Amino acid sequence: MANILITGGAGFIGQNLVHTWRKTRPDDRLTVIDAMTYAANITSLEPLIESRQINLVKGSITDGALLRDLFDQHQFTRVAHLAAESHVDRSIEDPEAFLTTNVLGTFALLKASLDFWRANKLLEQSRFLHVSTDEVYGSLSAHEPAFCETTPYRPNSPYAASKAASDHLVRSFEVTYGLPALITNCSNNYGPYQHPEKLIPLMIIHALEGKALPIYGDGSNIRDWLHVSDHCEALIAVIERGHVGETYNVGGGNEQNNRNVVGLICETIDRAFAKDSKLKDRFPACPAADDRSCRSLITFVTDRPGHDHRYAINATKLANELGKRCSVDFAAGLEQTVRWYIENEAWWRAIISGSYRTWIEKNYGNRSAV
Ligand code: NAD
Ligand code: TDX
Repeated sequence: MANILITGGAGFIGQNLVHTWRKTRPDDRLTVIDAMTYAANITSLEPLIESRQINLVKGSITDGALLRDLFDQHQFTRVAHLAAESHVDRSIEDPEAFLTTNVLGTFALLKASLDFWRANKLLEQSRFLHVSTDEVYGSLSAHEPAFCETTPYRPNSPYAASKAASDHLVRSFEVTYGLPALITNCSNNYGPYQHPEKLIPLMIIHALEGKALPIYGDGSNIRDWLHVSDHCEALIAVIERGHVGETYNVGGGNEQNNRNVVGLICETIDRAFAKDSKLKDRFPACPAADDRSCRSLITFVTDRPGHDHRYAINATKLANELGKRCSVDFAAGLEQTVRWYIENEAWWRAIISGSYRTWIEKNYGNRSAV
C-alpha cells in the first residue's frame, strides 16, 4: 500500500491513469491535485470521489504552501506529475501560463517533495515520476533515426521549451539533492477523455457535426501515435520498477502523417454510419448521414508556426529494461476511440458549448484555406 499524489489527474492522461491505477492497485491511496483549468474534466472521476476511492484537491501546483500541507496530511511516497499546460497552439498564442505551470509549478512540486522526503527520511523509498514529451527533442526529417533517451534537446515551441525546462529542473534535483526522480518522454497520446482541442478528437467531433476538418499545411507532418492505455501501463511500470535518475521514452510505434490520420478517422466514421442507421438521426449534419464520405470535409489551412515535421520514438530501453511494450494497434485503437466519442456525446457537448468556442474562433478564424 502506498500514498500516491497524481498531479493533473483531471486532464486527459491523468483521468486514464487514475482509472488504471484504481483498478490495478486497489490498496494504494490516491490523491489528485488539479487546478481545474479549461482542460480538466471530473465527470469520469465523480463516482470515485463520491465513494472515497480517490481524494480530489482543487488547487495549483504553483501553491507551495498547499503542497506542503498535502504532503504532511497524506504522507505521499509516490508522485506522478502530469499537471501542465499541454496544447502547442495555445502556447503560441499565449506562452505565459506554460512557463508558470510547467516550469514554476514543477519547481514548487520538486521542492515540496524533496523537503518532505528529506525531513521524514523517506528519500530512498520514494519516487517522483515526471511525465514529459517527445517534443523536447525537436523535429526529425524523414530519414533520421527515432528519438532515443540521449537525443539532444532542441525544443521548438513555447510549450516544448517549457517542458524541456521542467525536465532539466527534475534532472538537477536528482543529481544535486538526490531526489529519487525518473522522467518519461512520450509521443502523441490518443483515446478516451482527450480534450476536443487536440487533433484526433477535434476531427472526430467536426466530422460528426459536418464541420470542416482543418489540416494544417499540407498534412505531411508525422506523429507517433500512442494509445493512452499503453502509456498509463508504461508510467506505472516506470514509477514502480524504473531506475532512479533514468529517462524512459514511451512511443506507440505508429508513425502516421496527419493526412492519413484524418483519412482513417473519416473511413472509420463512414463505416460506423453504414453499420448503424440510428447514427444518421443523431448526427444529421455528418456527410455519412447522406451516404457521402466524411473526407469531403477535409480542408487544408494555414500551417502552425514552427510546426515540427516529424516525431518518432525509439522505445527499446523501456522494453529491454522494464519489459513494457506498447501493444494497441493504431487502426483498432482509433476505431475504439471513434466509438467512445460517438457513445459519449454528452461529455464533449458540455465542453464545446462553453468557452471552447472562443478558442476555436481565435485559432481557426484567421486561418485561410490553402
Ligand atoms: P491535459 O491538458 O489534458 O491535462 C492537464 C491537466 O493539468 C488539466 O486537468 C489541468 O487542469 C491541469 N493543470 C494545469 N495547470 C495546473 C496547475 N497549475 N496546477 C494543477 N493542475 C494543473 O494534458 P494531458 O494531455 O493529459 O497531458 C498530461 C501530461 O502529459 C502533460 O504534462 C503533458 O505535457 C504530457 N504529455 C502529453 C501528451 C499528449 O499527447 N497528450 C504527450 C506527451 C506528453
Ligand atoms: O486542427 C488541427 N489541425 C492539424 O493539422 C490540430 C489541432 C492539429 N493539427 C496537426 C498538428 C500536429 O502536426 O496535428 C498534429 C497533432 O496536433 P496536436 O493534437 O495539437 O498535438 P501535437 O502538437 O503533436 O502535441 C501533442 O503531442 C505531444 C500534445 O498536444 C502535447 O501535449 C504532447 O506533448
